[in-house]
Amino acid sequence: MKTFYAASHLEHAPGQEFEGGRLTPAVEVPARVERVRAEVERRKLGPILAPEDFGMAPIARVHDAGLVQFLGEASELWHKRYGENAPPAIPSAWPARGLRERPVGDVESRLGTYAFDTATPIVKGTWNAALAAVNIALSGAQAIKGGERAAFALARPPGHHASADLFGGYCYLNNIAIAAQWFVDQGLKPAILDVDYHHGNGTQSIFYNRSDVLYCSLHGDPSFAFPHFLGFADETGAGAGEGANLNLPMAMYTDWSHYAEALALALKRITAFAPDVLLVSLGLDTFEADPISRFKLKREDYLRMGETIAAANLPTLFVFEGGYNLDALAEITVNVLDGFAGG
Ligand code: FKS
Ligand code: ZN
Repeated sequence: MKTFYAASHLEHAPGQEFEGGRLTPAVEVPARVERVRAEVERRKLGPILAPEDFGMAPIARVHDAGLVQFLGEASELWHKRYGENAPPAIPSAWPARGLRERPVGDVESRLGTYAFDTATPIVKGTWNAALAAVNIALSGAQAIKGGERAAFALARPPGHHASADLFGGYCYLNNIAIAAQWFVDQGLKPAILDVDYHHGNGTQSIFYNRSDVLYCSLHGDPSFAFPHFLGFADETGAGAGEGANLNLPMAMYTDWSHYAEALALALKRITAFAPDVLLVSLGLDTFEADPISRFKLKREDYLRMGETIAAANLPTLFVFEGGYNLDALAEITVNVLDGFAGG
């Protein structure tokens, strides 16, 4: 299987995020992708390729022009305001109920308008890394369209929390949604399976009113897990999209036996949808020793996950999302891909 990777993610390295009432060391760090890349090489998964540049058009198909404009200039505006040596940009005020969104205001107004959390800082290299992650996902999509059975988009920063006009949850642009929309624009019918521990609120919102893209997510119940405000079981799609959204929130400490049942259910729904391609938001933070999550999957369970996904018998694009246990991340990521390739 081909892996797509770009070194520009190394320049996106905010050292801290604001969480739990304090600045705390970032968990979404460059070493995540570097370790996975090394493991892809070690286990000879296939070639590691640089992405092609798809330009801004595929991004504009999914994201609001104001968000894109802001992300492109946020770091510069922030440093003009707070100085060259200022820490990464993090919002400190939001247009919550009754307040007015200000997409053309100063940098603080625009940060508050477009960000939904304090865990997604912007540094100088963020925009280039976010663009490269999109190109990585699109290059994977193009490989699938060209006839590959599977491809791995080793993207960073992740994407599934970013909606049309919001960034957050370590995500700036929604890599998998942009790839799914690209498939639609190529005349193909995509389904998305999101196995990250966190609900992909951004991906869900982007396709919520549409029947041409199915979104299925397995995740920690938002009653205790981030993103807290979306991802409940009663969100089934709206309007033309009614029935094209499936959320399977699960309890704390969910292990493989329960997880496998939910995965089978999701794949049944995907098969019934009869897509041309499957896109997988591949988050590995369901691991038992993940530092920010509360599921109990074990190393070997990820081989089963890959085999189970392969049984759907669809051309499959894996897009990297979360996963924060650096000692296990590389092994369990490639376990899924290996399991798929052997399944
Ligand atoms: C837990 C705090 C949670 C934010 C978690 C973001 C998760 C991001 C992710 C992605 F795939 F996007 F990277 N803070 N105490 O894993 O879903
Ligand atoms: Zn996650």
